[in-house]
Amino acid sequence: MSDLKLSRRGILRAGGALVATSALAGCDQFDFLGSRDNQVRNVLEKANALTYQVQRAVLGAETLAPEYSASEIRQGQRPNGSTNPNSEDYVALKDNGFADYRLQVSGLVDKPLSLSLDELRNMPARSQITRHDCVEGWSCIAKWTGTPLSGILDQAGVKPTAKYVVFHCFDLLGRGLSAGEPYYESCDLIDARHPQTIAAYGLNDAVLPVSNGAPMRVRIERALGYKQPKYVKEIELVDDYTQFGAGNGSYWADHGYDWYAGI
Ligand SMILES: Nc1nc2c(c(=O)[nH]1)N[C@H]1C(S)=C(S)[C@@H](COP(=O)(O)O)O[C@H]1N2
Ligand SMILES: [Mo]
Repeated sequence: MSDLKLSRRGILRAGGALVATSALAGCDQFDFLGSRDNQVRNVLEKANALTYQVQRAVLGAETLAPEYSASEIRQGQRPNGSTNPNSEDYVALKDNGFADYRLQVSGLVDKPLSLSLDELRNMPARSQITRHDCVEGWSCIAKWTGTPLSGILDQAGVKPTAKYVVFHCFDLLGRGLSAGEPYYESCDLIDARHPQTIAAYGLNDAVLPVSNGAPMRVRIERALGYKQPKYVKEIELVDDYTQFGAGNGSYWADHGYDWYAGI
């Protein structure tokens, strides 16, 4: 067992080293990786495929991310990235206390859903105290409360052709004078159905604040911070994610980061 652990870590380190060095610079410095023929990007893409395959082969589908005790929550969850979206639809919902919020579940499902916050809160709830690791070099332990995504998927009925879940968010992320690009994320159905993957509406025993993704953000606990989409408005089941953004499966993958982002 310890041999297995050692070799897994070794392989992951080999695959992760390149990502880690450049990632330390932060979530906002990767414009140069945008072009498809960029050499650094090609290496990152290979590292991406390596970590995904190795982690899928070595980690069981159900392996849990570590959970912590309440005494290990030392501070509030540090807001990062978008912290107060200014898109018109989001501002209108926020101004009304999210009473009109509906989570859309669409795409390759038998029954598209439109769920209010009360409907989400009335579904089976799960709380978990986990550590959020941002590639900018900080971590926070926090308690997240929500409903398992698997229950939402079951209610919608996932068609057999679906391979990925795409999370569409309300915020546009960009820099300088650019209008910004829609934040989106995606995961495979193993991570989507993982017992710790939840549609979270609560943080540290309070209502999820705007700065951390109100009214709902998804937690994919075996992944890095940027794979925890905030301000989720729609969950779309697809067989292929190349039709979104620049085609790499998430906002940050489009900017040179690892899509799988496993830790
Ligand atoms: N919609 C959306 N989700 C997002 C981001 C964002 O800018 N927009 N930033 C990501 C990054 S880089 C991190 S570290 C976490 C921050 O979550 P927090 O603000 O709750 O700490 O959200 C992730 N999810
Ligand atoms: Mo992050």
